[in-house]
Amino acid sequence: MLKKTLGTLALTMALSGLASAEEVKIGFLVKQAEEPWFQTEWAFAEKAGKDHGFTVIKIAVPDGEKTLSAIDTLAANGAKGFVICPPDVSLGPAIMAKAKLNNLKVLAVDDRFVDAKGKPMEDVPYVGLDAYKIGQKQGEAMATEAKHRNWDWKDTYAVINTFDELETGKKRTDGSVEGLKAAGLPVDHILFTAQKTLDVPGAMDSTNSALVKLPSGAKNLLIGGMNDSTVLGGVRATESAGFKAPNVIGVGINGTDAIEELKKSDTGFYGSMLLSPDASGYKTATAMFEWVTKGTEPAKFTALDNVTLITRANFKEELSKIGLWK
Ligand code: FCA
Repeated sequence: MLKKTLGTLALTMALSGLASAEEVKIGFLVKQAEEPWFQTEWAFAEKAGKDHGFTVIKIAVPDGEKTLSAIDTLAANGAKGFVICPPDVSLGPAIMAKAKLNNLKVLAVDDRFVDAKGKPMEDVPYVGLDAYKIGQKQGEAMATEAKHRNWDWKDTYAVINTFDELETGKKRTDGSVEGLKAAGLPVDHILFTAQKTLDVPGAMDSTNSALVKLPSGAKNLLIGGMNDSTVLGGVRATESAGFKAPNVIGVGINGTDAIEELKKSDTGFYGSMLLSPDASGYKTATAMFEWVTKGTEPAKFTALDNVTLITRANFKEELSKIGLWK
């Protein structure tokens, strides 16, 4: 009798072991869940989960405290690892310590962790943009459209909203300025203004404080910054300051966060450099799944450089290609 009970118990344990081995869970933690970019990453991660048979636990982590408690939640729910875009890159060491304690694997996406000295944590696998190159293309796109509108560099100024706390942000705006200079915009026609927060209101504020410094001869404006929210905020500021759409060229980066704006007929927001949210969501989630199930560790750095300029002329077509326009 006892023997039989033990046998049944062993079988039950083996079966439940099998059941839990079947349900692989991974976390996907993002800093700004309100931003369409991150919602799109989540959607693609879930698609990967459906295709490959794993569960994605999505958690918004707007601050450090929420990030660390999310890692405990993941562990308590049986997750084996997580993909994360942290709210503050300097949380890197704390995130790694917490993950280690809970035996969870970590893959950083979009924003790379930095250590206590502010150096990138190159040991943590990271999937991010080839940021300088993408920035350059953004600068070139603004300059090309300015030439298309026959703007004279003499009365054209650029307002570049910066967010240097983020390596990927600094590289994007550095690249963008390079693109503008290469196209002939005089260096002293480029105004830099630092954002306090990386969102639409933060960019409205930073752009406003640059606009008041413009010389009276400034007729045409180029609005740059590290992502769509930044350029949207910048363009809103130009509208309040009285600039008309034909005198403003804003080009964002992401694409996902520009969709509603591009549906409007005419604004100073000319277009956006559409990235690959499908790669950032689907491929990172799949890489984590393979790491936890097969032990294949992702590359230390995967650079994403695929980018397409979307404007009112082609956005529906380009978004359809990656399933973002239905
Ligand atoms: C950063 C930005 C996002 C997006 C991503 C690729 O995390 O905050 O908007 O551009 O890089």
